[in-house]
Amino acid sequence: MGYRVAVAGATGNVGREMLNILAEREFPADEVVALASRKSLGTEVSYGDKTLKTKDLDTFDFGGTDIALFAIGSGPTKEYAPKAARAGAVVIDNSSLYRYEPDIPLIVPECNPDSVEMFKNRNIIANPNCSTAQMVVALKPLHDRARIKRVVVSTYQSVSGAGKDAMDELWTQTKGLYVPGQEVEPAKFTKQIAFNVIPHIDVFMEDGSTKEEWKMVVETKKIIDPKIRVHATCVRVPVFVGHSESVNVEFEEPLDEDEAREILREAPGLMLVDKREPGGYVTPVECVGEFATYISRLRTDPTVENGLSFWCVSDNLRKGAALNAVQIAELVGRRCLKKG
Ligand code: 2RA
Repeated sequence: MGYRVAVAGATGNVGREMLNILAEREFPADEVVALASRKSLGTEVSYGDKTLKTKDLDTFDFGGTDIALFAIGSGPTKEYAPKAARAGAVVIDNSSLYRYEPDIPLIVPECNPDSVEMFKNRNIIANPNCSTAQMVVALKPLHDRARIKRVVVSTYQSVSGAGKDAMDELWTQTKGLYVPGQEVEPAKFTKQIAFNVIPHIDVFMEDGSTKEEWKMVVETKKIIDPKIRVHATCVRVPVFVGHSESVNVEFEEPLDEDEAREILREAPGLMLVDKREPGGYVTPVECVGEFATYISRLRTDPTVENGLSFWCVSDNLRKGAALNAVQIAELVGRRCLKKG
């Protein structure tokens, strides 16, 4: 007997990927329900070779639902996640709403699977921010071997992280720069993204960092180790899908490059593609639609005692969101719900 699964936000970038990945990984579901807001009622979405018509999230009865994957943003999540949880569904939420609450587990299955048991506190599990997820998959095996002291990361985040409208904006601006008569001005107080990079994702904080950068710091500490110091600079780049990150790591203990290479080669969820030759590394366009987080350009950082740097690329809609959420569903199913 399989699970009854609901996907809330089924018409958004992440919700659609959740349905795709549930089908691709043959998640043991007896029923999958696609939920969306009333304005999207009846929209057809793909679930493998099936087509589902979205149902109204507002009136949906979660009674009998085993697992509810949420990708509806923090605002609506605040209204509907507790309702689903009270009805008995295990909510796996992709928004940032619950990530930082001490009694809610924030899970990347390759990093902290044992923490999933904490879902019993409120029947809610939080999915990390996309830029955090791909980074911690690489950091965790290295931390287990040589204890990470400090991480400095610069991200190159695709526009799909900001949703479908942001993807349309990149397309429209790019077209407008090439097709006479289709020029468009960026919206007020935003910057052109076509052929440009923008060092600003989410709101600015008191200390001059952005909330996206703050998320990477706090979430890395919660998922791996609160003692790790993280400094992030998050940048939006004119790429449709696929986040890239330049990661610099300082360890408490010596870890030579060759040993680190073997650790990363063997670690779950990672694919090492690293040849010191033209094309010997992964770029965002090559990660789209893939499950893996790719590691390239691994090298020693000689400017500190125990330092390494690497390049990390992953599909932000998959490992950064939908894949990680489905992997959490697989984990909680295997360990706690025992169906399927
Ligand atoms: C972004 N990580 O890339 C944020 C939210 N998905 O915009």
